[in-house]
Amino acid sequence: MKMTLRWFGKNHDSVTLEQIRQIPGVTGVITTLYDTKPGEVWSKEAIFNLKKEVEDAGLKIEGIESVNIHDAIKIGSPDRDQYIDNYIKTLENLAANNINLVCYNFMPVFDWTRSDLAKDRTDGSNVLSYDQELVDQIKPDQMFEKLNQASHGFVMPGWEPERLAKIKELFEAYKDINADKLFDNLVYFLKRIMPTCEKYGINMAIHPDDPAWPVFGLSRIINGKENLLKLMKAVDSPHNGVTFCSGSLGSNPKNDLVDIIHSLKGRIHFAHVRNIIYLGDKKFDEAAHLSSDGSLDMYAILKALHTIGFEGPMRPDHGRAVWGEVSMPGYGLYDRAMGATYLNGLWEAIEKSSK
Ligand SMILES: [Mn+2]
Repeated sequence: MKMTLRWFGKNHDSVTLEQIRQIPGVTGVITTLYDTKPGEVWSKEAIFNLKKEVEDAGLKIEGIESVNIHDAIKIGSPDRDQYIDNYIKTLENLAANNINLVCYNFMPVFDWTRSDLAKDRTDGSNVLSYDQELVDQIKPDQMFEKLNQASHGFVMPGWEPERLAKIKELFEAYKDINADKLFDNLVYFLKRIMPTCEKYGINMAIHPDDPAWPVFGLSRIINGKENLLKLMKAVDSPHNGVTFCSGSLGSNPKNDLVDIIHSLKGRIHFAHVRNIIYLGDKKFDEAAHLSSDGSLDMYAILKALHTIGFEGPMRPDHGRAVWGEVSMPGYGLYDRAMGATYLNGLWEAIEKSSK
């Protein structure tokens, strides 16, 4: 396991590579070319420059989160092949820079959804939270406005202003895309890129839908064991893999996270580990990483990853906002550093006690 932190690049992140370097046991970052738009080819040169910047700070790029998928590919519109060709070119350019892990998601319109980006907790910190009742009361464009106003001026992944401008068109474009069609479009995409992944040893790692149920009537196809395994079978290559995200899959208490990890042996290429607190049906707060701070058993999750021989990068996921830090919601330094240290401690104990 390689402990990493997500980093959005120096123009978009309040956290610096120098700070990340000082978190014990964190050896790499998961990053992206944040200024590129879905569908654009990432140039070899731009990737090289990003890589050099990270390596000059004493860290390594362990993977990309994300190379986003153009809506034409998700919708399956006639121009999708051109965007898949661009995606393949980007994969080739990443491989030319020895980067071989790509996290992506296949969620329509929104990458993730929350009803509150800064819900106050009794400990004085604040967290992202989700309450279906609140989400049901607002329209998608109002949601966009609300979240962008609460983002402290940071552009949040999946909530870029240029997407807001097109939100009505996007909903129109997805109106006939039911779960079966969306799944077929995902399989079509994966089958087209797999030869490139196999040639260069690139692992694709799909991120589960967050939260794990349909929001605003949009289809969700990667939200539990059954559909994850269906996807693994539909494109049965080790390069077609998964980003195990405890917070996303765990948002549905019916998902047995330990069982899901065991069932995906050999196909989990990347792990997001964070904790949440169940507050009711389709209602949860994010929490500190520590098991006792939330509803998930982090020891059991890490033990399962260790048992299946997981060797990829792991990162603490969203943290609380603590100690007055102002950052992109969920992506401050302090609570994620505490999370990384805690997860590293658990991992060390699991590793030593398994010998
Ligand atoms: Mn995640």
